[in-house]
Amino acid sequence: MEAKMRKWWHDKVAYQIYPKSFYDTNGDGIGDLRGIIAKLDYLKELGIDLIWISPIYKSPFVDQGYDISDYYGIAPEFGTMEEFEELLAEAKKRGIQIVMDLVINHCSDKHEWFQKALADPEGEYADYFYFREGKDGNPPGNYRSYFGGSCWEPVPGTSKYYFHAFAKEQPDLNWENPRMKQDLYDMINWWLDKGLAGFRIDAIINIKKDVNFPDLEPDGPDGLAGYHRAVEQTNGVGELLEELKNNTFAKYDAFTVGEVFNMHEDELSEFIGENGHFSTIFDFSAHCLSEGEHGWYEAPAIEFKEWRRAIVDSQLEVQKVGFKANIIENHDEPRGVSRFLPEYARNAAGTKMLGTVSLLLRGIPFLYQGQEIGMQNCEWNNSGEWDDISTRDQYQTARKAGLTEKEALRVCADMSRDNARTPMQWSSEENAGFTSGTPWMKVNPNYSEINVKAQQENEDSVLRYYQKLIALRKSEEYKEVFTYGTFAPVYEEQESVMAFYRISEEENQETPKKRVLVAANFGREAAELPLEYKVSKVLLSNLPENQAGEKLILAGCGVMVLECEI
Ligand code: TEU
Ligand code: CA
Repeated sequence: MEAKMRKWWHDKVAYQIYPKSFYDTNGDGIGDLRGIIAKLDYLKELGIDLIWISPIYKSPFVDQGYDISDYYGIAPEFGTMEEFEELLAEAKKRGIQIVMDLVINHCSDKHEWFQKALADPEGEYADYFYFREGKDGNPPGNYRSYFGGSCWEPVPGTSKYYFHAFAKEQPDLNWENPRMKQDLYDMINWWLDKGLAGFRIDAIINIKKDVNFPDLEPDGPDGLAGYHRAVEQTNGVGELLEELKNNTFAKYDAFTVGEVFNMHEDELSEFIGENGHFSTIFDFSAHCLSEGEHGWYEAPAIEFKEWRRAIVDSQLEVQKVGFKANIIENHDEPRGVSRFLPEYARNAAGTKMLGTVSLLLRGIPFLYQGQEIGMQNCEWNNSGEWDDISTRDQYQTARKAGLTEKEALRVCADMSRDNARTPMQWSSEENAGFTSGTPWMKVNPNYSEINVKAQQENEDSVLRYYQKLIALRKSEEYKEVFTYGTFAPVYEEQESVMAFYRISEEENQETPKKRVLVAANFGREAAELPLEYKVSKVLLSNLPENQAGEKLILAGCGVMVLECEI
């Protein structure tokens, strides 16, 4: 690793805030910037270095802020620009940096550019988007948007249509237009000048289009073909990404984490190599295991061994070129405890085990709000409880495919993005202490059991454990091995064990060579394993029954982090 350049962000631990559901300070039921400021000490104590905030720009909130109507303005629901600047300054005092969400594949249909385009469909701003003539009164092409229905929406009063990969209220921006690109670069630099650490970059692979939009073989009863299939077949996104980087991020040494699905696998080093398009991209390899062919109703359950294989393969591949950002969950995914752990492990021990494995992988850990207290999927009683545009579409898709109401409810309850969007559980007080008003979204009824306050008062809690885990990862003594150490899987022949070594390579005075074993038993029964190396120190253990002596004994849902002789 010494040969490769070290970057300032390599050893950081990040935390994603979904602002609408984090903490409300003015009683309107919506989390706000003051709420984030109020919880900075909490995040500091947890050990967080970087905060990624989901979009806080002005927005009609059709897709909860991922539809931006003004890139230069803070949504009044969240606060003001002065409050944002205060947040930056207060975070900085605590050694915490802020990463904003950058949504530049599309904007809102209420954005000035789109409004101007509608007003003059032959004019300059129409070319900020993809306006195309229909074909014989039909849309220009047959792609299905990510949120259901055609990617093409009529431009009122014309025979034209505009393209949207997501909702019709999220028109895609035309990345073939140099003026549009320059406007985005200016906006990005304007934010970076405020002192941001960087950006999480939304849905970015979608910016490169085959502008002929050739029809594809339909893949569903609606006669449409999923737009992601077109993305997979398109080449040339790299040129756009390099240009974007060189005009913006590179000038500031900013940290960037791309949300990239459907990348051509052989392009990994171009994306995250030493001079990659991004600092890092999220590792979704485990999450993709539950992708259903035609929707959530076909989503397969995740088997432990498949999950382990996906993570191990990804780690081995990625370490050859760079770092990925490791997540258990985010605002688009169900809660990891409910998804990746078998039912018997959905408790404090299992939650700590899953957290240990994820945070000690090689890469940049991103925690999602509530993960550190082990928040779980919500109970959903009827489809009316969902706010999320994608969940509502998936529910309809499931019904159209013949599932009963009850079956469709079950499927979407397991996969809904709203599982991650219920308010943060701060205490056992009303509304989980999230708001004194009426929360914008249902509070998970389990808040009386799972909440920050109760866990702060319990030394054995998931929260206290996460604090220790992050402190270990960042400690002077082990930072080197957990940041740069090689990942090497072990005990792969064991049915229910996920285990790996982290081995620091270089040997010098400051950073002596180390070998750390992380071993987790996802089984219900205890597991006994022979030790390959003598254990010199127990760094972490989640259950008193775990033992590391001649042999390694892991209780059911047991995890240990052990320094071994080299
Ligand atoms: O997500 C992009 C993306 O591909 C998701 O739509 C994903 O396929 C989906 O969540 C699965 O249900 C990003 C944001 O993270 C997401 O919240 C936005 O809705 C989307 O972009 C559009 O901006
Ligand atoms: Ca509020």
